[in-house]
Amino acid sequence: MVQKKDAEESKTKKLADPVAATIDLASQQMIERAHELGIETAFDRAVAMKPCNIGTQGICCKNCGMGPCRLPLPKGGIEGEDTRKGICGATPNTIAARNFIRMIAGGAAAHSDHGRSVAEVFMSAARKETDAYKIKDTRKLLEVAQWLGVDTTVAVDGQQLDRDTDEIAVEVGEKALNEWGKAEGELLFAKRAPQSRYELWKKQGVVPRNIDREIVEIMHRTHIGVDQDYKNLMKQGTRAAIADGWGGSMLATDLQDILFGTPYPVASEANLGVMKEDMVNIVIHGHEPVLSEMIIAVAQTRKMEEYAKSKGAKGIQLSGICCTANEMLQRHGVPLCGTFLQQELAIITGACDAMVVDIQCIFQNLANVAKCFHTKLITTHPIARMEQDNVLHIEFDEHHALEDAERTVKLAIDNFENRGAEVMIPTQKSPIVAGFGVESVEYHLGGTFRGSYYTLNDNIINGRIRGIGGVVGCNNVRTKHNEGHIRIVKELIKNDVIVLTTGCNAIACAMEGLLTPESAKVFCGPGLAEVCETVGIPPVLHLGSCVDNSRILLAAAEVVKAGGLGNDISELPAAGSAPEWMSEKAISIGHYFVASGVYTVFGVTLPVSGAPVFQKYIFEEFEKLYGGMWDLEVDPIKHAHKMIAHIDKKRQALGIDRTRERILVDMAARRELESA
Ligand code: SF4
Ligand code: MSK
Repeated sequence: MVQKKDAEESKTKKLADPVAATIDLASQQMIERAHELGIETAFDRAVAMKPCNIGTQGICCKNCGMGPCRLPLPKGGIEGEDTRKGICGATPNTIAARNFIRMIAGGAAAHSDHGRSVAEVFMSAARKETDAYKIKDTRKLLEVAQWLGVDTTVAVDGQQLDRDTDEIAVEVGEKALNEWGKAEGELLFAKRAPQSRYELWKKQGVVPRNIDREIVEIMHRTHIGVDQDYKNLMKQGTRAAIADGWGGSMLATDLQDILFGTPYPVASEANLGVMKEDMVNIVIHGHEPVLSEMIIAVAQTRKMEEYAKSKGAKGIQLSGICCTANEMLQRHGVPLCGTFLQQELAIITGACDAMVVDIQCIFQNLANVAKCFHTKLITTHPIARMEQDNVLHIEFDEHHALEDAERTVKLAIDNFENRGAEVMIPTQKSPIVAGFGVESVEYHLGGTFRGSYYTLNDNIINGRIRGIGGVVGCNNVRTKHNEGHIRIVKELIKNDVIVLTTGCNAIACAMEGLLTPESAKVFCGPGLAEVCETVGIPPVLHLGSCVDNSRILLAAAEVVKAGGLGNDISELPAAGSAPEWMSEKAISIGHYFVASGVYTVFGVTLPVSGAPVFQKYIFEEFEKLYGGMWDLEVDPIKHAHKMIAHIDKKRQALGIDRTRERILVDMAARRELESA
């Protein structure tokens, strides 16, 4: 049970102030609890370890053994020529750009390798090599087939007949897997962007060739002595980011939808209070639904329920952390246990019988926290193991996934009786409605009759909805947990900006009660409140996990397609935000938003301020190249208002800046009337 640390050490160590660390009461309670038990969390480590100032500014290079070369800004700033250089002569611009695109490579690789794993499982399912995974959404299969150039009909005796679904699935799997490493051609999904965007990418020479190549080329170009022009480096960063958003991530989302079902709105709950004292708690953490889908399938069987009862529990309570949480929520209504920064806290409840992890955003310190309790920590992915000896490894393989899942669930059930006296589950949890996708937004805001984004566009044009905010991304312990997320989102919806959310922002909004239709009346401006109340949707729409940011791209493309709001994503009254980002994936996401024409504001910090010329390039000059650009704003209210100012600028350019009463004419005609 709890192994208390040396009391003297705890007394002398500087610990996090729970109220300064997070706005969430459940998390505050658990941080206090950790202190009582002498258990250290990320919140405490952040107090003890200050970040390196030079690294924070993006101007430390360690790309060769002659460095690290650190180029701090002179006190009082740069006057005249900037003479800073590394041993090889690399300028601050080169170093910052190299570091920046290496982050894009890391993020794009993480998303895309996730996508590849899904594609491999998809291939096994299509070839019927596994009983565990099956094609669930054939409608989406046929839609995706078209984008991959797979015929869905076949000519028989001069007639076009529907092709066999199994055959289509196999070819979709092959074509999809080919997108990672094909020798010729270009990323097929690039054409899912509005035509003007695709043509702009062509003109700029950034249409990806294949997913892996763009990531590898970043590593080559950033090796010592290769690409030493920050603009040319960013061109490759842009190509790789597009390969992520419109490639690896989009394929991951699509293939997951085909295998596990396209999400439709579901009701559930969020925060640590979803764990139950009298049930076996299995918390699943990571990113790939390939794992969690199997755990759900097994945990819901009568056999496992009975087994749990035989061990004295009332049943099995599944919940999720990070993006696995979003995946399980959007398809099954499994509750959200917490955000990235609540992973250690879930174990500190003392009620976590097993934490099952796969890939990405998993703290190695989970093993140390688990050691203080009875919790079984189980890694499941061959590429993500931990060195600590209390960690179990049960490798998931699509060929025996159900057996692996059963073994895992049984371990958790068997562990229920080992719980100590230290159980303390916070009571906080909020009701939510989550699981919107491109299709369900179309259904709710377009209606089956029109089957398009017409109503959404109409409400943007008439001014009830001022614009669209895509607010996404992680938590970062360098800023108060969830404060930036919540203040920015609340400020946006107060100003009639509808919010599309994914990742840990979605979980933060869920915990705050913003994912309910009822919240519209409380938090929204009158226009957005009216739309949400009429249609019955929350003002903050949960679109899933990190890879599902591709849903935001496709929703934006649908808005362009529905008409009346310009011909490209860059013309839309829309802006992006990652208030509390921390991962390389967030940089890749931010950059594919920017490359897709979206003004994107990050909170916390960005590793570019030490190279002012490079910073100006991506903050300002990028707009001329791509219609989208980066920005940084730490203050949440100013952050939201920068987004709103951009939205208003776009409304003005479209000639829809004056609110008008609804007129029953089509949208193109309405714009003509507006500009007349
Ligand atoms: Fe220094 Fe150049 Fe080596 Fe970077 S690549 S560590 S700047 S010598
Ligand atoms: S999990 S990448 S902390 S959003 Fe996708 Fe959350 Fe960021 Fe991980």
